[in-house]
Amino acid sequence: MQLHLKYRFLILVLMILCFADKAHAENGYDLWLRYTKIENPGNYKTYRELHKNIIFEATSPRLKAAKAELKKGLLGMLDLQPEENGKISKQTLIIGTNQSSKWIAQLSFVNEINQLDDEGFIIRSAKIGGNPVTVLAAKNDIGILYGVFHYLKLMQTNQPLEHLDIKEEPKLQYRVLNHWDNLDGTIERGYAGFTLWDWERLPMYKDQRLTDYARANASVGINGAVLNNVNANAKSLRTEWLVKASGLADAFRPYGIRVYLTARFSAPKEIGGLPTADPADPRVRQWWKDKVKEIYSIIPDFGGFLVKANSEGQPGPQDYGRTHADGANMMAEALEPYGGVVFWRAFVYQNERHIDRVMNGYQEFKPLDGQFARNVFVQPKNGPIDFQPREPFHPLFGAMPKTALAMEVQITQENLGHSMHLVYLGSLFEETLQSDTYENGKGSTVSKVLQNYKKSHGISGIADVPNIGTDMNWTGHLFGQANWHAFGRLAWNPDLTAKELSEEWIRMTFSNKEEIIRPVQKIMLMSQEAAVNYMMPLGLNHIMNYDTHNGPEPWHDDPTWKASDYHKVSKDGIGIDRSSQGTNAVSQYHSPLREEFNSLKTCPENLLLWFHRVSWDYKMRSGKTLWDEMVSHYYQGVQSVEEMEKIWASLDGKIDQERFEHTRTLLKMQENEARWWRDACILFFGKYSGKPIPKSFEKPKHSLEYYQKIPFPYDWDSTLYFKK
Ligand code: GCW
Repeated sequence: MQLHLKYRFLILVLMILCFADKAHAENGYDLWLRYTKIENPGNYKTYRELHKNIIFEATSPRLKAAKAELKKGLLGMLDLQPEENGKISKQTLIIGTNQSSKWIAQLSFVNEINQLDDEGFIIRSAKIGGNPVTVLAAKNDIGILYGVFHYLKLMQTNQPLEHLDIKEEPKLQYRVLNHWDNLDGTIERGYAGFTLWDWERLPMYKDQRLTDYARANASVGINGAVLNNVNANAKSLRTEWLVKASGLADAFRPYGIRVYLTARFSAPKEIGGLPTADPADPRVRQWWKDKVKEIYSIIPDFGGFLVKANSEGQPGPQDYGRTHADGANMMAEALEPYGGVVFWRAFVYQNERHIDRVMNGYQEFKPLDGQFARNVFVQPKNGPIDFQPREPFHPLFGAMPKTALAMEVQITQENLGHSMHLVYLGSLFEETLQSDTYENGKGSTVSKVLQNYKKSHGISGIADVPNIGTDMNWTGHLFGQANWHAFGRLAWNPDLTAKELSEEWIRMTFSNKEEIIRPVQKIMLMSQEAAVNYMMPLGLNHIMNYDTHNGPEPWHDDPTWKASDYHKVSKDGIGIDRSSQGTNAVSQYHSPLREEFNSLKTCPENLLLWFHRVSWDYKMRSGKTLWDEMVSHYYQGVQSVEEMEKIWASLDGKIDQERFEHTRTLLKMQENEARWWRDACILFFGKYSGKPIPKSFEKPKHSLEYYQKIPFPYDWDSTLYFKK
């Protein structure tokens, strides 16, 4: 039977559509910048009306990037290519700076625009010659780029575009990613593939992916990238590598991102031919000056150095009897004439078992307050140990008024299930940023401490170790994207909440439909507590596997490192006494926090075992004994993951199949691993407490010996264990 021509045509169209649909499957590559067609028909119509005409003269590379983004967004969301006739008519969108646009220069609020912060912008509904228009203006081109992303976001998140009066300025100036990328392409603690820096083909070849990386960063306000690992290789400072790095700087420049490098302290010896790297030696100082001069001749807007010194075997000034300040100031002196800065890490600890590691950073840096040059940031991690699922804030925050501190957080989930676990870190970041240091009385939050350095030192900043790599979706776990997004947005404004940021991300990543937003948000907001519960509840920490930092290993015991130093479990109890009776780590915090942490009665229970050694029969606030409470937290953790899976399952058919299945499978893995954590920890600690798992809870499937045999690193062999 011959099909009618009309039907044959129809089938062909259907086939093309099917194919096109597959080709545009949602693999996560577009991050939160998907610019899919506006779902709400009412909004679609009104948004279109407002963009019939735009006036946006783009001459500089930054303005060109902003304009390209605007066009991409309007085309994707509204199927619209606006007119550009250069004339003001009803509903014109006018974009520019005082220099780039004659219209902006004539505005009644041009003074306000000129007084904006360097990176700030205004988006305002106004009238010109009786015509209602929208103005997007900034002092500098970079503000326009940030403004365009903000403007597009209004549409992506379904907000009205009439009666706008938005003024945004970043609250922290240095918003920097600290890539731990090695020169051989691998990434230390990276779980999303290999480095994006294609060293072999740089500087000539600049993959589109570099632009997309820069777009994503600029869209959330990130303005710096340290290209290489803090466990540094001096080679990265050799001329040929600098030339390669300049290719990255060129690719990122239109998006306002400056590149930084880590500086290996011993570089003058390793690549400079000097017999020493002593910061007091004039030859060494000169070497750094010459090196910095060379860097700026190759990368004129180079940001500066990030340094890990005298920590975990890295060389540093203490090798020569000098202080951290001596080392940092030497580099700062070289960078100062060019406007560069030094980020000097405060993550230092000695591997000596008699020293309470949580006190180390404070003890080494607090006495140096006031000795660092003005262009030095000292950079502690968010907590005093090392990116644990939960830590109190680092006591250096609030203790270094004379030294600009930048906080380092970690997005790569080194201790939070790598890229297998869904853990929304917006909550973790908020928890730290909103912790009160009491530096100047109540309300001196970590966030305020960081922001205040702008006034006192002219610089303020925050850094993060990302999990960005060659994986198609950039971050391994799709929800890892939310952590990248949250970091950037919090760097711009550290007082935003995890709740509002999760909603913003969901709207842009999935949909504006309530039936999708609410369930996904619920999952995200419960996820940090879930992970804390199944891994390290009640202030437990550092009981993960020694090498991989994934999976439980509270029994690790070798001559150099013992997990028991971190939990001190015995038949009498568990936890470390850091009160005034113990190591007195509480004294590193201001009153009244010090007293609050010091007393068993007032110490927050979620940090109890961090600060105290507690007997198994201790009555918790719930009325349960410590043992029963700990066990219920571990069970609660697994239950929460099961609940997250259930909620996710309810979205079947509402979210594209590819991203749905990806998340579903990973949640299942997370559940398996949560049980692994729970059962291994409870069986191990139970050996000491001698107490049973309450009857109401399901029994662990295997014996402690079984869990202790699961081979690390978590590899094929261990996968077999889970399959058994
Ligand atoms: O916890 C450790 C990590 C190291 C890392 C170090 C640091 C880059 O296991 O991989 O090294 O922290 O932050 O310097």
